[in-house]
Amino acid sequence: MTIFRRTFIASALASALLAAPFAALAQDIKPRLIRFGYGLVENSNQGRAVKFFADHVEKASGGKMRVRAIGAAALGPDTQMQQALIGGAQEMMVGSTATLVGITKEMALWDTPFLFNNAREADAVLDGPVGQKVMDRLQAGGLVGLVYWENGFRNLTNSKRAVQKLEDLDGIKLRVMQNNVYLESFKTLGANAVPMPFSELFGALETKTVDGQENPYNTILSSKFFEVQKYLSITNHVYSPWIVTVSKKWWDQLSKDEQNVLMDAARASRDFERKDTREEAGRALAELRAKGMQINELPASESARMRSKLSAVNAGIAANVGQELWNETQAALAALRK
Ligand code: KDG
Repeated sequence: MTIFRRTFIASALASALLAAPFAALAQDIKPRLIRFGYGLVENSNQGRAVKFFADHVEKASGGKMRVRAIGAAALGPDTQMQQALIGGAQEMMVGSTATLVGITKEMALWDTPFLFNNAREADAVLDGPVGQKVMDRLQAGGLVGLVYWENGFRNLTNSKRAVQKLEDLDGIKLRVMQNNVYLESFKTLGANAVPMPFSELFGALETKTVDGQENPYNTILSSKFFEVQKYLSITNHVYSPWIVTVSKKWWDQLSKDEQNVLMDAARASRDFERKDTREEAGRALAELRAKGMQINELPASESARMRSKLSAVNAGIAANVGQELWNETQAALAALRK
């Protein structure tokens, strides 16, 4: 028997075994409905990954678990969805780790400017012991973290001027996520930092309530910020993760089989999302330039000044998340950089 036939039979057997517990129930229970909320539009890296997750869950459960993907912040901004999960009014969401610091202070670790130099380091730390430890802390707040997805390295856009040196940020009204590290970081850099939910951002840029914002290329593209932002200045000032979370109240009443289906789908969606996001990011700069954005890269000397100025927030993060976790993170990064 060829290797292909053996592999095909093995995978068909595995799918059948996974679906078996649900098949036995097929005739007598309604599908379990799961509302999965997210903030970006359907045609975005975030939206595509939620759809991938939903398809995977339906297939693996033999149709006994159905995920309703609800995008564009239709269920509210990240902070509102987080509260709905904690209260059990919504089952799942994906959003920024940065908006979770009010529930789990250790999430601030991922806000550290220039923490990761590249995606390899981010994947290794987020999917390793440190990432799991931070994720586990969510449970005390009523959430269960499943996996991290990639939002990506964040860059500056604004409607006033190209940011060629730090002084160009002076007086720029810059929207930041509702998170003290982001607020402090951009105040330190001289911007007039304005915390605001993502769901209000496009309107605020359009009406010039704020001059600029910072997000990965993927989000700048899918959220059409190029329509209301002239300048894109490449800074890669922080790697921003998303995290897929579940209501603990709801999770705890699922069967082990149901939890396994969701966990398997979450891991598969993480791998899909990172690949999709990186492929799209690779094309995004050219697409944003074609849409009329003026793109510049911060000179290395200015990037070094930015790193040095922003290192002032690191001590506060270490104190906030705990010196032991901070040291464990730095050790993990040192090992990756050997
Ligand atoms: O709901 C949108 C958020 O999940 C995410 O995009 C956060 O990067 C973010 C921002 O700028 O708010």
